Amino acid sequence: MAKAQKPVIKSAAKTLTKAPAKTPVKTKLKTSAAVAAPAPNRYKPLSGREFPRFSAIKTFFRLPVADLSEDFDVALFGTPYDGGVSYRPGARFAPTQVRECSSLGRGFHMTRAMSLFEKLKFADIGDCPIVPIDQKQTYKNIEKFSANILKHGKKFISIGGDHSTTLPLLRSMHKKYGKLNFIHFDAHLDTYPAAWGCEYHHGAFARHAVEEGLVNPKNMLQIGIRGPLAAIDDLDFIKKHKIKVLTVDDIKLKPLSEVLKSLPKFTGPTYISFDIDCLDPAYAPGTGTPVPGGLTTYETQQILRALQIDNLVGADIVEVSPPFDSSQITGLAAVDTMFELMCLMGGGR
Ligand SMILES: [Mn+2]
Repeated sequence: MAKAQKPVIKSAAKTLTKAPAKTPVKTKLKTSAAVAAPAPNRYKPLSGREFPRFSAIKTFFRLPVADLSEDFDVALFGTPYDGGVSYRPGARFAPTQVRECSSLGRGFHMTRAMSLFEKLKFADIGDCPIVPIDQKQTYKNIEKFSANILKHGKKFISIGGDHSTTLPLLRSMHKKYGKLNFIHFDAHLDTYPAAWGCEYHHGAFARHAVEEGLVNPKNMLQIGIRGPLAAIDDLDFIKKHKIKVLTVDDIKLKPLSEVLKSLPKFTGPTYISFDIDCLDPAYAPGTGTPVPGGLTTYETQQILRALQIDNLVGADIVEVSPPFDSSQITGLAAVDTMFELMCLMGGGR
């Protein structure tokens, strides 16, 4: 990695020694929408140097809003449903907060030496229509909405919402790709039984995904898991299905470089679901069910950069709860994760 960084810094220095580009004198003021749509590639973020980052209409990464019929590769959208939570609500407000925090997003990945928006075209397609008081209708809507994205030959990243929103996304993915490889970042196993007589809550989506045959448990990896659990039999499901788990202890008690080398390779259609509570509450306080003793943002960055996935077809970030956030710590962690996921879709390095 140090090797890869060197030329990047050098070339940046070279660029700096060149004569700085002159700021053109404009006779006519443009609106931010006009600045966001330069020909020929309009799928680029609105430049912070041209239009300040605290201004303009908030979209993911200051990208244009687009219709699915348009020519781009990856659809970014919000899934603002939090009717599946068992503790703190608020994840319905995450898409709005993540859009706002993503004003600070940038396009050049320094470690990967990759210009993301030169490699792939992204657009914000708005929010999936959900029904805040009806999970059944919401699930139908999410599945239909995401299936339509896939029908248009695009990949997607959903910003939830609570973790119950992942199941209908996996259902539409499975219809297109068959059984998926599945990488699941979380403090919790999410393989828990029904609660209050309800099967579909945010702590049960991973069990349903395996039971419905949407994901291949042999090609499934859970990262960031930690206790306490309700009881020892909470572990039965992952033992029965031989699901690979990297607990926080597995990650923290070894040199990180060793952990990164031990990650399995994922060949074929792969989906990543990133529950922000895999991070320690110090790094992500704004979440529904925080668990102390978690990963740092740096560790998840390193893991996401080390993952070898030849075809990441979809991803989501869930459980960001802005009402419990402080100074946008959690919102910014979500944006950072989103950028890593977008780069993974761009082929990583
Ligand atoms: Mn979860």
